[in-house]
Amino acid sequence: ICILYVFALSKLDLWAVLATADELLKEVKTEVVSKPEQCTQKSKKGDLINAHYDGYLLDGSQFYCSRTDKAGHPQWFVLGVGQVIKGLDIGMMDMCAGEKRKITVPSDLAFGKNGKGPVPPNATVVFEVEVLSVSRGPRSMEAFTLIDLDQDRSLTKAEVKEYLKLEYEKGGKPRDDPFYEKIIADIFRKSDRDRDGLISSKEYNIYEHDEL
Ligand SMILES: [Ca+2]
Ligand SMILES: [Ca+2]
Repeated sequence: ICILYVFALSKLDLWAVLATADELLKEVKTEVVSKPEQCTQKSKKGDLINAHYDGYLLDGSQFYCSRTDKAGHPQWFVLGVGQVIKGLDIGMMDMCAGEKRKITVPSDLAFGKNGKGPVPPNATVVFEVEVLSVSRGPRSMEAFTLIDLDQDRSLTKAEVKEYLKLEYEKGGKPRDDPFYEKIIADIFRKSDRDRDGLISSKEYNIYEHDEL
């Protein structure tokens, strides 16, 4: 999918023209590509977001793609707390599930003076993002209680899976098991700090302080 995507973009001559104008960009520029008619729950700081994103340099070359084999699944992160580059924390606010945006991020709010990997120093970057789900207040005890079906104050993978399934079904996009397994592995890698296979309420609330 991504390869085709790049190809489609590189065919647009306008892309390069616009890119030149963006060189001096100081702030994040967001452009809504498409938005579902039903857009009630919008993302805010502290929400758990599941999204695909593809990163491009201004010349249209791609440096990141969440659909490739390496990453392979939509990325899962908490919005507004520095888990993604600053420009995405800013540019992905007020999005709803199913919405697509093009977000242009100046170097200062992306990979900075040094660049990173394929991203050269001082590079403005462009992200095409697609939000798959937005979970309200994921790091609140309220949400924790909701996920914790047997109310034993810790989350098993099965409980998280049930919750994810409900979320995706609510969004009208149910997925297959391997899809959920990948996301769950990602969540546990980030949250299950003592690696006991359970997410305790304490581990779950890891970001609480950042939000306040
Ligand atoms: Ca439990
Ligand atoms: Ca644990």
